[in-house]
Amino acid sequence: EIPSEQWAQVVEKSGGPVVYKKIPVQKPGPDEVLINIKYSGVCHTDLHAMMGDWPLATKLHLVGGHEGAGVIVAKGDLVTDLELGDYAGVKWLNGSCLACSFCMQADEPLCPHALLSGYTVDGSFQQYAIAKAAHVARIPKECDLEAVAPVLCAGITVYKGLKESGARPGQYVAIVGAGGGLGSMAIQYASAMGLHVIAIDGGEEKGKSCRTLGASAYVDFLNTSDLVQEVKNATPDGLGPHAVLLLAVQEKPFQQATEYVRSRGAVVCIGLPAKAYLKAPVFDTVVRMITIKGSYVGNRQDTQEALDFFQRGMIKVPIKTVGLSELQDVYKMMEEGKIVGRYVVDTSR
Ligand code: 8ID
Ligand code: ZN
Ligand code: ZN
Repeated sequence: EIPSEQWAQVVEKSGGPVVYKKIPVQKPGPDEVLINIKYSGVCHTDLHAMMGDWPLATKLHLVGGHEGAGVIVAKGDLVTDLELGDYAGVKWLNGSCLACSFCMQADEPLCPHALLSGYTVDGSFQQYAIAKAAHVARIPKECDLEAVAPVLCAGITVYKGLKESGARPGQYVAIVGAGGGLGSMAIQYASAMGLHVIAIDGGEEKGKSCRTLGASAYVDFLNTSDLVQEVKNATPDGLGPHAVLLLAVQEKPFQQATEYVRSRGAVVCIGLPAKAYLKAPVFDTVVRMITIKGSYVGNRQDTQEALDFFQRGMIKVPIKTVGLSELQDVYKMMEEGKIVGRYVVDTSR
């Protein structure tokens, strides 16, 4: 009973808007599955894709979305370890070659032949989406598909970023952009991993949410006379956090993080503001032994670990659910920086 047509949100030209319309349902190839998407999170990356912000072209027409949670309804002949009816997730990494030196070492996000959901191939803002079986997230049957959707990008990405930071239980991590989608997840993962969280974002509503999610301090970048000092003061010895996760969609915090990170600490870049550059004083970076690095989604093992934290009840992020038909309104709020936590779209309306 798979229909031949379905509702989808389609980017028809770079810059948008998305067009809500009926399009054909595709058939999975031999190594692919067809997932009936029930819910999809809306990531800021989807907005970047529509706006053409990055130096990498998207497919056009494009169905965006890469936090899609649903049920497998068809599969190719080569797919033996997934069954119809299983819960599965479409994530950013739709597929990879599985044979290059990166794939062989579980760095499949770095695969030169990677397929990206909602960017180079159609993603989860449709009722039936296709993904390579090797890469779909295996979602345990006990999980609520609506609540788990944002784990599929935001959760995996911040969990990986925290691991890449090298921060250990008992240490302090600053999360920049803590009130947004990735940030809310990051507070919860960091807390679950035994880290103290210094949340940085703008406005009282986001501050309240960050504290509720587990941050021990909140620094309001819109309302501080000395952000660097305030962040350092939030650690008991005043020497700054052991790691910084940069999730903001602005260049300024990327220039600032080395000023407050602790000596020997790590600055992990995850947010992708358009046309932005990193800047750090060479002197400080050397004599304070600062590490600056990027972190990009996660591999298949990171995916299953991130889902395991969720299944154990450790990740509870505020979501607001609207119909898929309302996606353009979500983009508008996102552009204005008004979203606290994550929006999820329900593909049935
Ligand atoms: O694998 C990756 N590296 C990856 C994966 C997923 C997403 C990267 N991303 C990128 C997205 O493309 C986007 O550029 O991470 C960024 C954040 O995505 P998001 O969490 O989905 O965006 P959001 O919900 O809009 O949250 C951004 C927050 O940053 C705050 C905003 O107030 C908002 O809460 N923010 C901004 I804009 N400027 C800030 C500043 N100067 C700031 N917070 C603190 N200081
Ligand atoms: Zn994303
Ligand atoms: Zn590869």
